[in-house]
Amino acid sequence: MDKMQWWREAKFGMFIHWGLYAIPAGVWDDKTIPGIGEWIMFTARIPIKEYEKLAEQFNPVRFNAEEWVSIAKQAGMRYLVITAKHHDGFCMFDTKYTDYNIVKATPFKRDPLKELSQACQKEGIRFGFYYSQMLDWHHPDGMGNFWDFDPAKKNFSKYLREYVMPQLEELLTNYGPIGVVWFDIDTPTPELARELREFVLSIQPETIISGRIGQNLGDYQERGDNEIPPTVIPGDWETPATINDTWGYKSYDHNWKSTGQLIYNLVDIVSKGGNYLLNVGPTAEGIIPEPSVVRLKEMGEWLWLNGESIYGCERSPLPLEKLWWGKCTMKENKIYLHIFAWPWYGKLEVADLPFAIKKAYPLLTKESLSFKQEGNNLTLILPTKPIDPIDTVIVLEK
Ligand code: JFZ
Repeated sequence: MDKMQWWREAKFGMFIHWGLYAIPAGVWDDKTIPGIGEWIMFTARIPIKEYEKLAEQFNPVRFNAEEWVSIAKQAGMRYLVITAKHHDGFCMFDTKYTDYNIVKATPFKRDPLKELSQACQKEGIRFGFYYSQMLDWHHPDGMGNFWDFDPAKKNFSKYLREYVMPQLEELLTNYGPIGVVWFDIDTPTPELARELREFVLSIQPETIISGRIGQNLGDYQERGDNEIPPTVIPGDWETPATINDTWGYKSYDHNWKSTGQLIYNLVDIVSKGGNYLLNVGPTAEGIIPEPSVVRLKEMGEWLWLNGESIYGCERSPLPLEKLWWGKCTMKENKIYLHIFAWPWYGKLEVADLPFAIKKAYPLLTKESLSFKQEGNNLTLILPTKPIDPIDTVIVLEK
């Protein structure tokens, strides 16, 4: 079976950016540091000697892997990708290749990736990890830290072969089946990217590799952060996205997208053929911020009732630019109209239908609707009020 099958059907995953950066949470030397929270070491040019002291304070005693996986599951998320090593180089897993890791360098002493991989296996959620294979602001041969190291003296291929690949072997050996390896910031040459891809697949051939391995060697295309393409995109692709404006926790980023916006984004992405990898940025105590939890729960409630129109669906068969009222997905003999802007006058015209429909009904109530189809054009008679305040799904059945 094609290893992409589960991923194509899953549509919706949880991204988790968690690390030492959750301690400063966007503030350094009493100054608020602009930009995304997990980049604070770079943005504030924090010397390694200063930044690594954060490890001594990192003791997320409220972390509960089962709770996080339950939040993902209740949200209707089918896979989970957590930062094993972000650009700051701190390893959120037990590794023998550096003591700069959560088990050896912090009072916490536990391995959250181990606990999460076990909780995911128990709950039937696919487990994956993010790994920064290019930028590493702690390792002398990793890219990006020009304030502690002389860039001219770096040996990147040595870093990749003698540090990155051995750590990937640990992650692909000690944490059970890995659904996704989410590389970040393209590997600089086709040769090194190919070597990396072949190495990963030599250990777990079923693992899916994200587009940011670079050199077009991913199993799917990764869009830009929070980037939803304007049109239907062929092939497999994913939008990584935030609920507020940062991946890593920032204490003062309260710009949370509404649940309605998040559901719209999910439907929009699926209608164009993609997956939605939606991020949470847990605090230094190990808590997923409540505004994220509330929104994910509400997304899950909508998906519980309407998931048939999302999971396993194909991209829209209708030209999206004509759908002034919403979006469209399809699965087998059903077309799902996602109506966000309800026609108050009780009628909806739908053009370019690929087949004659036998019946039309709201997904929630299943009560047949009257309609008239002339060729590919359909006129639907709708109740004057929507059934769902965010997205009412109407089924057109062949
Ligand atoms: C990267 C990271 O730098 C960032 O901290 C976060 O982890 C994000 C998910 O990934 O940021 C990127 C990388 C690549 C693009 C955009 C943001 N891109 O290619 O458009």
